[in-house]
Amino acid sequence: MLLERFATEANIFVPESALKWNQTEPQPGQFDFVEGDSIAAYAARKQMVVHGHTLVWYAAIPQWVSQLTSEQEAKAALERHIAVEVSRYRGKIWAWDVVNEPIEPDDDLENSYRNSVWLRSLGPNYIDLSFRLARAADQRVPLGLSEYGIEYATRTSRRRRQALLTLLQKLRDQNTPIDCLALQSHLDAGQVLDHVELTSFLRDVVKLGYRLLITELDVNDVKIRGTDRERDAAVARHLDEYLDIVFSVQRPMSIATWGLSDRSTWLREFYKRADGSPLRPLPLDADLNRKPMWAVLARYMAQ
Ligand code: 9MR
Repeated sequence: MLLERFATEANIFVPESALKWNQTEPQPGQFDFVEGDSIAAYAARKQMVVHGHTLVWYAAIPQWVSQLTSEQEAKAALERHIAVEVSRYRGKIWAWDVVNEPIEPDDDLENSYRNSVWLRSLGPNYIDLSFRLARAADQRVPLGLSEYGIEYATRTSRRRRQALLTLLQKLRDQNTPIDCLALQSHLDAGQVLDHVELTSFLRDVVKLGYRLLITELDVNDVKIRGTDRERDAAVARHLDEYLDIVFSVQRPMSIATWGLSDRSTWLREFYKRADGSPLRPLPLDADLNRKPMWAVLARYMAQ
């Protein structure tokens, strides 16, 4: 029943894990696209597009990848993986998250790069290389870099925005074949959006020629007190404020939420409310009823 609701509620499908490295290439050169193919077939049947998540990430990698150390081996692994996966889904993917979450100021490395097997083995150029490989495998699909944690008036958000802009500028200077910035948009209704700085960051990104996408939207209500109704209203208000900022800069190419119903969300494992009740971060509640957040999304998507 939940699966059927995807097609009635949305026209974009995002595999939450099916296209990650640990699923698609668990052993070197042994590919498994069973789940990815079945999602692509479902989406095609329902006339939905599929967002490609994700090719190069520090997490969800099999052990053999996490153990890569030599530059040569890491490069060969990246070349094969990206060539095989991107060409398999050529014409079937709406846009690819080529490099996922390359920034982590808390790792205390130069330019706030995230410490990852890719950075350790190939240096920061793994990012440029990944995009070139993806472009070679599919000349048309929009290629994006995906990041989170950039929305708020906090020191961490500020550092992330700065580092990300520096990186996006550098990729432009190098003529890296990158088209878009995927704003994951894991929002937190208990924090204050940085209207001014977020707007100016997005403007700068768009000035560099990037398109925007919203790819993993949810609104955490872990800190919001009150009844379900009050919480849902706070989530909807927060989302409205956020989309107002993004749309004031550019209409995103697509908006995807990270799950459809509160029944199934990654946040429930990570955040527990003081009152013990389950989180309500998605457009449908656990009984698959549309919430105020749904109406906010519909309003912006109609723009
Ligand atoms: O929601 C995803 C969860 O089910 C997986 O176990 C996890 C590891 O693969 O990834 C989660 O999705 C993450 C996404 O891939 C990247 N941005 C943050 C998402 C939430 O952690």
